[in-house]
Amino acid sequence: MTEMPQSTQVRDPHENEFIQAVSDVMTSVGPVMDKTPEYRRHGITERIVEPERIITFRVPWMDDMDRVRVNRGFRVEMNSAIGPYKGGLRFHPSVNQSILKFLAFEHVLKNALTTLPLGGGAGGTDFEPKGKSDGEVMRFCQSFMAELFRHIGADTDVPEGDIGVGSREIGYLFGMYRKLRNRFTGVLTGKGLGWGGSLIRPEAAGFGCVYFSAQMLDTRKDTLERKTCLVSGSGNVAQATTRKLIEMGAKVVTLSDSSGHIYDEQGIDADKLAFVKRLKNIRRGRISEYIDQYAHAVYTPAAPDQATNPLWRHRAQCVFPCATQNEINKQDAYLLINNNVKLVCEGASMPCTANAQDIFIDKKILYAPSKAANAGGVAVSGLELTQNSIRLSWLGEEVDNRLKIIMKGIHDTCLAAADAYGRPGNYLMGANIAGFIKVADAMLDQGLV
Ligand code: NDP
Ligand code: 2IT
Repeated sequence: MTEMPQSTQVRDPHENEFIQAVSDVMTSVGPVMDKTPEYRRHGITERIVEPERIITFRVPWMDDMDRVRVNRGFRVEMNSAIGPYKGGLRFHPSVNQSILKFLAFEHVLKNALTTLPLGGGAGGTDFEPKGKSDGEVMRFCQSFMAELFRHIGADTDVPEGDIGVGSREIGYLFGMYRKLRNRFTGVLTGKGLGWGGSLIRPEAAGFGCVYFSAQMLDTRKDTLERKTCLVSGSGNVAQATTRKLIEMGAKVVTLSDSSGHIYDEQGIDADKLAFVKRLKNIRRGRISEYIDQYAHAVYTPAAPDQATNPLWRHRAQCVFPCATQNEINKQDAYLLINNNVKLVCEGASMPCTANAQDIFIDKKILYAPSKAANAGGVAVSGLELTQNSIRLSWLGEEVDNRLKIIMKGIHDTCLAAADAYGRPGNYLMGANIAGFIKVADAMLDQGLV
């Protein structure tokens, strides 16, 4: 085990999410550091945890009542050793520097695992899009881009969506960038299909996550067919995960948002999912409205003061947390294990606490960390950039085939790295080690910068 670079805890003792993400990686890469003394000599761990640059800025905008509002914008440019900074923009009231540094740090390794030339970054703001009119969201996005445009570019830093940023927000952000720069480039991904977006990009993180889970089950001669699955969240990643699970013959019985979750014992089929997509993407409603349409389902409000999340109390063989970080804690993990869970595959970024991860690994269930399992999203963002550069749009089937190949490659790379370091079947160590080595070697090659 390699200790945390001292600088992280000394400089940023309050950055809990960032420290969690760094310690997850440092715990895995100890044997790598021992085997490759150059990494220590060249200060790789000290450098990899320090962002190359952080931009913080004021975002003033006018609400529908003509009141001036001010939010805080960020872009964390973490590491560009293997390509332009790449990662999402999160719009959520909880956003702070710690959360964005954790996301950016995750991206450095996740993007390396895709094999595409993508560095790592992340950004966002404490603006809450929920409950805002389209006009308010547009004015906010325009003000956000009025500063961000100076720092991004197709060859420097390429943002995309994350929580609270979907096709509507990417459209407003891109429109403002294009106006300010008078240039039409692949500066953002997740673009609309008619103006530079890629087929399969909206589905990529969820589809990729399900492909990864199928690969894991295959190592135990098992499949997703007829497996009961718990999915959390009801946004981009949760919807695509649910769709692909249905297509692969599994039965999804839950979805959630920050207010609570629904349990549908009969399973969420394609029609019910189409209802959820209209509810969440167009009407921007709450998941509780599912039971108005499907009265046999049960809605349970969130209970943040309770030790366990009620969603994880349901019995299922496969679990796909697709909402947010730290949504499965130690007690939730024990509940799932006691209910005989076989597989936990992370669609969201860092949804399991360190204790929960330890329990899954100790009990030898199939456990895939987010930086491997949800890398399909950023991988297809990379493919969107490729299509923009060659000024072509590939067919959906072609993009999906490439996504499958990339996810299988990540799966096999994780297993090979875990094997090479004496921890067969440990996807967490495998992902951390393989991603770290790729970035560390690039940093060594490029000198002390
Ligand atoms: P969306 O905004 O589309 O959906 C987020 C979902 O999670 C919503 O249902 C939301 O509920 C719920 N949620 C958000 N915050 C909380 C919270 N604090 N507690 C409980 N529920 C919460 O985001 P995405 O689907 O894009 O992102 C979800 C996760 O997947 C994130 O961790 C993100 O980093 C990760 N990811 C996203 C990718 C992408 O391309 N978009 C790619 C790979 C990973 P509510 O509406 O009530 O806020
Ligand atoms: O967490 C993620 O992988 C994303 N939000 C997508 C980032 C991207 O640049 O595609």
